[in-house]
Amino acid sequence: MEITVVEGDLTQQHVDAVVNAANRHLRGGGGVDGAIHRAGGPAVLEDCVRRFPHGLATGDAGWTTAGDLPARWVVHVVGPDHRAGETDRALLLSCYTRAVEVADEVGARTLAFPLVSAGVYGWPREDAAAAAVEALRSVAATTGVTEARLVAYDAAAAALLRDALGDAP
Ligand code: AR6
Repeated sequence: MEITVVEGDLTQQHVDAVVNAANRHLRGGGGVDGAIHRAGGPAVLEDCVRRFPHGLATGDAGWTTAGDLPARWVVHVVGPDHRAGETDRALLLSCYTRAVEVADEVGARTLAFPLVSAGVYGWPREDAAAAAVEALRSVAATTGVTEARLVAYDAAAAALLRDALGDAP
């Protein structure tokens, strides 16, 4: 599995599955979650309600349709809410490793990730970038996923991710 970094909008990525930084209720929200539901249309929420009537636990992942997005699936993950005192880093690592497991379950080969927990949930961005790379590297040899694309929403996040990958421009 190759780990890549691009700057852009997660919802516009042409990959098999995009990863959503959701919350435990899985009923939409702000940030990238709001963007995915807006661009994907009502089918995404309908599938969330149908497949996850009780939501998901922090650190866990689950898939739905991607509705109108270019991707086929959304893999929803629930990052820890650092602002609310959820500072267990293992839960953040788990978001990435569980997302790759779910991608393997459905047969998705290319995956695009946001920087989970680094927005509304307030995880320090540099460590969020390091955790993303660390977690993805830990499963790189054992997954059928061929590309894990880390999508930075701005240039600063892209620089942090490239630093974490060790290939600063
Ligand atoms: N494309 C790529 N990255 C984005 C986009 C986008 N369209 N929009 C935001 N980001 P956040 P969290 C970046 O807040 O911290 C929601 O209300 C953003 O700059 O989306 O895990 C959920 O429902 C940041 O780097 O997710 C939850 O309640 C990263 O995506 C809560 O927020 C994650 O920021 C989850 O908070």
